[in-house]
Formats: sequence, structure tokens, C-alpha cells
Amino acid sequence: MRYACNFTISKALKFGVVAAQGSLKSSLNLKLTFKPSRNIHMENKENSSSRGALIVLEGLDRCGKTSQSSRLYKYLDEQGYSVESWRFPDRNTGVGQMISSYLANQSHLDDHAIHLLFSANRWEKRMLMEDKLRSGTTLIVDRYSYSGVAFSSAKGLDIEWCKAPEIGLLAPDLVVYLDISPEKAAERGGYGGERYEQLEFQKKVAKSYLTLHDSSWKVIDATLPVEDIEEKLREIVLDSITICQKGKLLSQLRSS
Ligand code: FDM
Ligand code: MG
Repeated sequence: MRYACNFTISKALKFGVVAAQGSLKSSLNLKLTFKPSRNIHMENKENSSSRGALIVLEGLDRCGKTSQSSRLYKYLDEQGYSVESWRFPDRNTGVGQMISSYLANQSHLDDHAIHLLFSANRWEKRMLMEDKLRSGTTLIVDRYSYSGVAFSSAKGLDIEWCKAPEIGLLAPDLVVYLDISPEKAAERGGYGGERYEQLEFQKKVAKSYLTLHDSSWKVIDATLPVEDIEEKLREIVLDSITICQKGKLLSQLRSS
């Protein structure tokens, strides 16, 4: 019985749960469709779209995202890559401070209002993000639009409504999902007492991620030893960076 809710994306893929949801999924996907963005200003045509990669790490609370982000950042930096470590929510901005106080239960907001603040927090960084990527800097981003949609829709908000404000933000070159069951994540302890750090809610978030995920995501078993996760992550991230260095147009999130 204990395992009834103990699902992960890896297990779902194995047992065909995702395939079985096919028709539903096709209408719900937040697709990373490639759409050429505005003109690129560079003299050398061959190199015209060489840039840094937008790498996003997603997963439940306590899945290990934050420590893997910092290990990855350290590794890439040591290897001489131009790289920055970002996270959402970015609690340093005015909007980020409102979010932080909401998460700490120091303020109360309508579910729609906080959803839009999370989204606004990404919009306020969009221009800087684009500048960094175009100048060749790779960004490792701890949570992005998928967290936005997964957490808000887990509260019961309409998923299409949740996706709408994300449309037009930059599409990641790589989404890595660190896969762990909510039960296992909770066993790790260390939930910090923030608003969403509760097992019952995390179970709902896990289901939302399952609905959102598509075949372009790379799923890593987050229960593996830390070093193994790190190695797998490096490999797929380096591939993505190489593709972007060779030249890849920036694209935007849009709903399919
Ligand atoms: N979260 C995060 C959201 O609900 N929406 C979002 O758009 C983002 C980026 O905020 F519980 C939630 C996820 C998490 C909480 O995130 C704070 P960190 O990664 O634990 O700081
Ligand atoms: Mg957290």
C-alpha cells in the first residue's frame, strides 16, 4: 500500500503511465517549440548564433537540485567555461521579496496572484538572461517555468491558465528532472518549514510534473549516489553546451 502514491517519472515511463495519458498530454504540454527570435547582430555568419546554454534543473523539494547545481557550476567554472548559477524564485528583487515572505507564511496572497508574481520574477530577469546567453555565458538555473506550472496547478489552478504567463520566456536548451518519489524526498528530512514543504502537497506536485514532462526532458534518478548523478549531469550538460557553442537559435516557450 505504501507504494500506491510512490511514483516517479522513471517508474511511470517504465510502466507506460505517460504513454497511457497520451491524448490528455498532447493538450497539456508546455512544449519547448523552437521559434527563431529577433535578428541576431553578428558579422561572422557561421558563428552567428554561437551562445551559452540555458540549463534548467527541476524536481521536488529535497531532490538534490541545489547541491547538484552548485557542483555543476564549480566543475564548469574550473573547466574554464563562462557560467553562472541562477535560481528561481530570485529572492533578491522586489517581487522576489514578496514571494519569499509568502513562502515563509508571513503574507497571504490569492493563489492566482502568487502564481503571477513567480512568473513576473522570471520576466524581470528575461532580458538579462538573453544578454548573458548571447554573450556566451551558460546559465544553470535551479527551477524555472515548470516549477511555476507544477506547483500552482498542484493547488488546483487550471493548467492552461498557469502556462499562459510563461509564454515568451526563453526556452531552455536542456531540462533535467531529478527524479525522486515524494516519500523518499521527505525521508531525507530538512524540509525547512516553507509553505509547500509538506508531503501531501509534494505528492500533488509530483503528479503535475508527470503531466508536464515531455520526451525532451532528461530524467536522472535522484536516489543514486551524489557522484553518479553529478557524472550523468555533466555529460548531458556538456553536450548541450557544445551544441549551443556551435550555433543554435534562441527560442521561446510557447504552449502547444
Ligand atoms: N515555486 C518555485 C513555485 O511555486 N513557483 C515557481 O515559479 C517557482 C520557481 O517555490 F517550493 C516554489 C517551489 C518551492 C518554492 O523554491 C521555493 P526553492 O527552490 O525551494 O527556493
Ligand atoms: Mg525549497
